[in-house]
Amino acid sequence: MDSEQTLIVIKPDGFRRHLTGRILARFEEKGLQIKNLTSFNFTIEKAREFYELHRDKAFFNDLVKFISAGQVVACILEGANAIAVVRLMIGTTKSFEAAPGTIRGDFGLGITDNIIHASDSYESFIKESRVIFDRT
Ligand code: FUP
Repeated sequence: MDSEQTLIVIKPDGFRRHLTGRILARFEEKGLQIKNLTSFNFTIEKAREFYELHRDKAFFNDLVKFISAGQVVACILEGANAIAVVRLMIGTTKSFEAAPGTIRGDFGLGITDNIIHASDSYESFIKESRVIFDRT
């Protein structure tokens, strides 16, 4: 499998709880390369764009409010099968159900506040990277 890229965002809860270093270390230990590492605060507008796919869901406004409520850390991770590998490493959406050994499984209990986002497909990676890195 050729090298692939994906995007992760350490959410405000992960950042506030000083989990950034430990989370990034897991990806490095796995053999993924960290690129375009950045830290910023989502505006409401950018957050709405980032989560556009979920705009019709009941939790959309809470999600937008949450992700824009504090500093985040984002980067591109590169390596073989990066999209699937990183999704496995973060664990399932509901942290209280996520398997031990995954990031969500080891570090939290929340759903909206589930520590980390990772692109779930190549299409999402392209869209989300455009929002975060202002690519046109
Ligand atoms: P994931 O890809 O695992 O981040 O999960 P989803 O794409 O299903 O959900 C996107 C975001 O919405 C996640 F950050 C969690 C949040 N969410 C809620 O806040 N409430 C819900 O009921 C479901 C998801």
